[in-house]
Amino acid sequence: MGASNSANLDINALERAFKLFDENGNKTICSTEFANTMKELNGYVNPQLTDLCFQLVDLNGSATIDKKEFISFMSKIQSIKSPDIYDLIGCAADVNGDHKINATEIYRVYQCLGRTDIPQPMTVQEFVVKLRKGRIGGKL
Ligand SMILES: [Ca+2]
Ligand SMILES: [Ca+2]
Repeated sequence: MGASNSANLDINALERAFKLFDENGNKTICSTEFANTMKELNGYVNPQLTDLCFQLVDLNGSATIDKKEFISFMSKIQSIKSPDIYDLIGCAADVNGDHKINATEIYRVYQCLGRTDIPQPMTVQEFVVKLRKGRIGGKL
């Protein structure tokens, strides 16, 4: 294995993080494993927020997070210092990683929430601020 100085992702760290989540070692993370590990890492987190985060990280909607989806998610949260659940949701919602929540991405979030009152596209930063204030999803 050559040095990976071009990649800013530490594959070993990613493997360790993935294994932390993948409690039964079946190479996918289910929603229970995700919720358990989030709780271990962050203390109590509103289960609805954890669930929303899980659904957004699960890009293909298979109800499990595979390594590819996990790495895609981790690569987006890299730049954030001590991200909390709101930051994590913001990153997960930004599927293409351009720091904006475009119309397709915002639709996906609202679909996960079972809502149809889709707001206008916004930046990830704006999205996270609204999320913190409870303005995304209302009931969260
Ligand atoms: Ca999946
Ligand atoms: Ca985006």
